[in-house]
Amino acid sequence: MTSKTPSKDIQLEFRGADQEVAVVRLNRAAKRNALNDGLILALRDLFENLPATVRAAVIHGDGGHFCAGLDLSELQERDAGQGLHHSRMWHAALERVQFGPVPVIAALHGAVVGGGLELASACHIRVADESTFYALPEGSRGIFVGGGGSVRIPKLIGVARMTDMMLTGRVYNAPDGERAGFAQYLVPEGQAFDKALELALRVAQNAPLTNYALMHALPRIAEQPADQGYLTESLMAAIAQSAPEAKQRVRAFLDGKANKVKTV
Ligand code: 1HE
Repeated sequence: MTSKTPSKDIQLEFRGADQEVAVVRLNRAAKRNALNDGLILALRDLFENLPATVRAAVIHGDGGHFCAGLDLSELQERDAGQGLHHSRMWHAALERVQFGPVPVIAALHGAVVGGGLELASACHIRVADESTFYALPEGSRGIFVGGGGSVRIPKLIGVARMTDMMLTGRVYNAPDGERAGFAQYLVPEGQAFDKALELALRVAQNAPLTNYALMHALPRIAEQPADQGYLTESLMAAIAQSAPEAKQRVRAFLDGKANKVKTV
């Protein structure tokens, strides 16, 4: 099922037996899915207004690339105040992706560069195909990351690798990118979307409170001093395990009616 979206450059569909997975497609292939202001705001609005039936989302790009980053044709002479507000607009939109209602899985191919990498790093899982490459051309364009990249990207690959990418223009190919930590899954060319959808359908089966804890509690616990983190963990664990759904799931396992843990 396709839904009306706030911009022609973004498309929203629903997949799964109960339409539980939202599929968000950047739909601006002629411009390599470069993110203009309208597209960033549409992304924010879309994640703010996902139907309550949705339990997970996939984001991917039309054409040969995931996303070429900031639409450079909109980059004008901004004064410091305008630049600040523009960057804060990106922050607000990507916050909606990271701390929105559901886990988001990015299906990556081709260019994942600049703001495209910032968008991918706001997602919870990244699946890359063999054509994927990662770069931060901001360094050579005389600008800096502004979409939360300086906070999120070092959490994936470390400060040293990000510094190198921006200083030298280094481009990571898909296998090196997976080893560096950009993506958790590497699949053959053309298969990133199918793998991401498979994972999203699985994620959508989790108890909603568990997904909530992973999206909202885990990254905050990771930022807390250990003694505070342990307490937050205990509070979250107590809330999650008190949900009726958690009790049903544990009962099902004890009754031999739930899957065992096994390797695939
Ligand atoms: C664009 C953009 C863009 C393509 N803004 N128009 N990002 C960059 O510095 C990356 C710039 N893009 C590229 O390096 C290449 O376009 C790609 C490697 C992504 C793809 O190459 P290719 O050969 O497939 O496409 P192309 O011929 O370069 O581009 C096709 C069209 O898309 C062309 O327009 P046309 O009217 O001549 O057909 C390009 O101008 C256009 N296009 N990328 C605007 N980014 C919150 S701060 C974030 C800061 C950043 O993201 S800085 C990094 C910006």
